[in-house]
Amino acid sequence: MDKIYGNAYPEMKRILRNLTDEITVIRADMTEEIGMDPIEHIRARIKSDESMREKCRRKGFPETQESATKLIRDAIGIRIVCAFLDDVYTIRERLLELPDVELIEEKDYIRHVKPNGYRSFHMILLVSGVYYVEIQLRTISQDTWAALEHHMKYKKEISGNTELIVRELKRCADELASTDESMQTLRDMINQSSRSEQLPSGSDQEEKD
Ligand code: 0O2
Repeated sequence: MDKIYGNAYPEMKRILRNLTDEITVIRADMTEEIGMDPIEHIRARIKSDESMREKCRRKGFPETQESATKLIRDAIGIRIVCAFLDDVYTIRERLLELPDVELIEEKDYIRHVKPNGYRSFHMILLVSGVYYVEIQLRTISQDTWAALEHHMKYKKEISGNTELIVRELKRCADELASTDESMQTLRDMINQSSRSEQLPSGSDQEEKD
């Protein structure tokens, strides 16, 4: 499974484990601060030998440890699926505060949606100055859509109706995005109203000022 990574594999596993532990701490801190768990689920993986080799071939790189760990930067990957849009950006900020983590690149496919409708926030981090880690942050709706779209891509028998399917998938992505925004607004309204309920009487004016 780990052949292409050679002797780097144990260290890659350690990096993945440590970062996952740090995300667990971020999650617990945020749960305490906002009163709810911001993360629906986390998926952490080291790309399999087979799919890393396939990616090397696709990119025209030799199938070596160097290609797998330096030229390709998603051998170590963590996907963090959040309930709400705001949490995606809060977790991004917390990740940047971690020691030993350097931000190499970010792609905000939530604000800059891919033409097919794909939405997600991607970060490439360099951990301990040596290993790249790809973090994908997205909402539950965005994750559901990406899973379906990924599945469709590998259904080679889809040959008719392709245009319609692509158009409909894009429409679903946009509808889900609009629901995400509404859910975020609802959460903000609920938080706002529970905060004003907690204010002592007469403090309304202070809030407005
Ligand atoms: P897998 O099997 O999910 O890991 P590159 O990583 O170099 O191929 P790029 O453009 O630098 O490509 O990376 P980008 O755009 O940040 O996307 C990389 C990963 O994001 C993909 O990894 C997917 O996981 C996910 N992704 C990007 N675009 C789409 C999309 O349109 N639909 C879906 N479902 N997922 C997407 P891999 O290696 O392709 O696949």
